[in-house]
Amino acid sequence: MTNLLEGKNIVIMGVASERSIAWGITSSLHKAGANLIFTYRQDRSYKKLTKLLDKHDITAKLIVSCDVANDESITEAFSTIKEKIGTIHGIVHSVAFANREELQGEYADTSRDGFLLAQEISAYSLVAVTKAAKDLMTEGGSIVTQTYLGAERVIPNYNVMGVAKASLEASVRYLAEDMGKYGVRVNAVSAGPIRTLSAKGVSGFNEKLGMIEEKAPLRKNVDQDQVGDATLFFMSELSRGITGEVLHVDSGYHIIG
Ligand code: NDP
Ligand code: N5H
Repeated sequence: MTNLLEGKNIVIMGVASERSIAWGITSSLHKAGANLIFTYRQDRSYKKLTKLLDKHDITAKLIVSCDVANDESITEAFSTIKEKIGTIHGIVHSVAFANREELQGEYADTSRDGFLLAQEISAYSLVAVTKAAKDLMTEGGSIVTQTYLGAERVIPNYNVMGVAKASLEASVRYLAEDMGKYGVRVNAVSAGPIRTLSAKGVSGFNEKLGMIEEKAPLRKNVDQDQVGDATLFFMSELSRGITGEVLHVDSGYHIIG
């Protein structure tokens, strides 16, 4: 797997800590020889990221700030990438957000603002980023986002985020059709529960981990490295015939009734 991404410039969005799924993806893509460009939102994430890169002896080609809630910030980030890097071959979209108080109780209580916020950060951002990256992906490539089973089924507490992920997964299909003619594939990885900053403090998370150990065919939880390697597959030519797909990396849990 060492040379799968040699010479490829790949943008990774969404490292907030060593536990981030995007950090597992960073490890996999780095081992495959990719040149990595990072985007972050909070200064705290920037500090974590630079420390992690240092600790793991990974050199970033570029690190730029990008708040996906803001069109100007997206345009600025990608024009900096265009100016400093030129052509890119891949984007890893690993960002989502919903108000914590709406990730519990009844979905029927979701506020208009909370609904729109979750959609904006967790689903529309993939569209906005694809739009901004289009003219940098002149040699074709691959876009990969992160989703969860709550898009397909009603999972307690996931609520407004489940609806945002359903919108994200539908966007993957529509974007796959648009971008296919430019040689760009668009896919999603649907990961099982992984303890990250986002998962911290949300209701019912520990129960979800237990359920996988009990019911999933592989009887164990997945980790960031497994998601990283599946994302590497989507980034590489090994998946050249696949687009518009949602691949479950969840120990097989989704097949169990
Ligand atoms: P993390 O908390 O590590 O990552 C979430 C990231 O979202 C952070 O880097 C955060 O950046 C970023 N983010 C939030 N709002 C914005 C914004 N407005 N602009 C730019 N970035 C933003 O959690 P995960 O690694 O768990 O989450 C990554 C993805 O994986 C999400 O899409 C999540 O839904 C998905 N996923 C997670 C699962 C899990 O069990 N953990 C399971 C299945 C899918 P910052 O802190 O700098 O704002
Ligand atoms: C069924 C579950 C458990 C309940 C639902 C969890 C949903 C989590 C997703 C969102 C992204 C979490 C979120 O927005 C948290 C924020 O309100 C507060 N946290 C933060 O602001 C931190 C500091 C930053 C880093 O986080 C973000 N996102 O910016 C689902 C779980 C079994 C699986 C899971 C956890 C899925 C998922 O999509 O992440």
